[in-house]
Amino acid sequence: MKKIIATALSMTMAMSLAACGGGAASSAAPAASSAPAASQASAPAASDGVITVGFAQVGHESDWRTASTKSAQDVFSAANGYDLKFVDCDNDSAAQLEAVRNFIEQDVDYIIIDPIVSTGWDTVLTECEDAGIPVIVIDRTIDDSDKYVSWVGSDFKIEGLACGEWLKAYAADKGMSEINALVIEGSTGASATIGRTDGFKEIADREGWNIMASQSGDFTEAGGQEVMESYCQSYKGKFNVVICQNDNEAAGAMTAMDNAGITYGVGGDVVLVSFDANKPYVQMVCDGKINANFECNPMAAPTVSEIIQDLEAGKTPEKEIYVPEHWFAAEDNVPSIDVNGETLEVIHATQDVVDARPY
Ligand code: GZL
Repeated sequence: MKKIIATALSMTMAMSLAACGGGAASSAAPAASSAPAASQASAPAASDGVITVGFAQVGHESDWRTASTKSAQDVFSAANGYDLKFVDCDNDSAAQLEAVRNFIEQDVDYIIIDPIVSTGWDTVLTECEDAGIPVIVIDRTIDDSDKYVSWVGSDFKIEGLACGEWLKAYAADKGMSEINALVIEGSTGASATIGRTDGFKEIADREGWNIMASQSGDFTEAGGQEVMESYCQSYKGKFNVVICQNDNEAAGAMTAMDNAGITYGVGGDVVLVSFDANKPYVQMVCDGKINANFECNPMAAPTVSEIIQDLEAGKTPEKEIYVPEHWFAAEDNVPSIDVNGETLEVIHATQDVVDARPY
């Protein structure tokens, strides 16, 4: 029945597009770090059909996650022709697999997954395939199966490499003779954690830096504070760099360092780096509390809507679609970095830059 509806829907859409002589309502992926309003996201052309989407979200662990969820709720709205069935899986992989199986039972039209961890997916994706329900993966990656239509997200290793290349240039400009770094990792098994860890470590190994410890703060503020408190007890006076793999961990690390009387940021004893670049944390870069922040764009939903529209129209979307991201620094002493042979701008986070941030 679903396939018949989809086909009829596609024919209807093709006829309506032909009648108005238009191409796809919108095919552009969201502009760099722009967060197109829901009305700008392409609603499915079929005005008389409602497309049911099941979304199994990681959880609610961070500001980044909140922005990701809001983007999906804005785009997959009734006004845009969708019926969104949203499940917050609360960082529980078993609950996420159960949510996907429930979507199959509910016979949704499409399933969106942001995978808490990158393995253990082939069985349930095979069940989705057998049920004829296309799966679109966003943000984190699935590394043990390719039974999904498309993935929309970030290159986490590039984020880690960019962090390392920026630190190399920053340390040279500041005359830092050695790097003794502490890393607060994200959730164990998450591809974002794996990529950022591998990328930064590749530069650290190349440059002979000392990564004194690398523990998971689970992408939460409480986790970041707990790990940083432990680090302050074990390494106070011995470290000069802290790498937090997301903004909420950086917030926790700042609290712990404040309590330990350790200074950080511009003019501080410790260089503090974060990932995600949510607006409040780009403000902290502007204010000199965080030295550099590497964006991870949470606005995948508009691109996913384009993919669904393509599928409804019988088109084949790209398998991998990367979202644009930017790097921010508190000072303008490192205007650009070379990552994998590509020169990337490092944006000096002035107040105007902060004010222009969409999320
Ligand atoms: C990365 C995303 C990560 C963010 C964290 O794409 O999955 O999970 O960096 C979030 O803030 O918790």
